[in-house]
Amino acid sequence: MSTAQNRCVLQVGPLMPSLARTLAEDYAAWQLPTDLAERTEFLTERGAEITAIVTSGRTGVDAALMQSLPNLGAVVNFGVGYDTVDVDAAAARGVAVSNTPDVLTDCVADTAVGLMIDTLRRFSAADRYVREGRWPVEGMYPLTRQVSNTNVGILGMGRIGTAIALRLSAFGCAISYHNRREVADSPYGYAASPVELASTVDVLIVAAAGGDGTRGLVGRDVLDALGPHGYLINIARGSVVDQDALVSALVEGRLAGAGLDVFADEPQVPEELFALESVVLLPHVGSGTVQTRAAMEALTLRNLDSYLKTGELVTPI
Ligand code: 8YV
Repeated sequence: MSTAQNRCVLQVGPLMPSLARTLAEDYAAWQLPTDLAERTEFLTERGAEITAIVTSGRTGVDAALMQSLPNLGAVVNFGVGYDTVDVDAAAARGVAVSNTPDVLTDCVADTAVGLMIDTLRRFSAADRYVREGRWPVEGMYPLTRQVSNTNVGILGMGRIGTAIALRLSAFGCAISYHNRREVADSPYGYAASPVELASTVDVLIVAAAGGDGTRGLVGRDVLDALGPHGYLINIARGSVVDQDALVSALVEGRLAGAGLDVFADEPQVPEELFALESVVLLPHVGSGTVQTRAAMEALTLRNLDSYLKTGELVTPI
């Protein structure tokens, strides 16, 4: 652990209050100033002392910041997604990167299923209908789309995709998937491309990692293949979907609906979506439970501790 004389940990961007407090109290961590002039001064004065960064997917670390920290050895990321960390620059500089896999899988998969049910059954919209006093006036709520026994395609069959598939199998859904590589011995049908997957399912769930490798993977062609009776659920990253194409498809009724926990430019959400009853919009809450965030915090600190004591991370990417 750091002492006041050896303040080698840097917090980059906002973190959970309890995590930020632990970093400040137990590690005497610096916080990277947000003001540009202050930041430059800090990096000039202290940059060489920093050996470990703690950040989250909201902020991350770019190549320029790494370059200002010549003795940086590790980027400890709170969150499973590390698309905001320049991993190529990290690798080139010998900087190790960790994330928080596994501990959030269940909650994010729960969110995917919850969003799918809400989007197809329109529970949030029906709740608004009741609150607005429309039930006694307008009568029964319009019929919606069944969830059980639908054909579901999962884009990205990693830990979270697999957990979603397991849950939806219990709903009698037929599951197929597309992944960079076909998963050996998978019980689910493999589609060779996102378009092929989308063309055979009622619901497409995006569970692929963000970053350059998946940017815009769900474009107009995939949305067209999903079609006017198809639904898109995204609990991964906004960058995986061409958001303009998605908004147009929804506004023009070329897609039946969408459940979105993530967006291209969070916390900004395209206002065109606010008027649509066919969408459910969540403020990136996939992993946001007390239990899971505590587990993510603990794993983040285990990675930091381990790096400071042994030079090794517990869950390197
Ligand atoms: C977090 C997430 O909310 O783990 C991830 O990749 O997107 C979420 O669990 C986020 O990373 C915290 O910034």
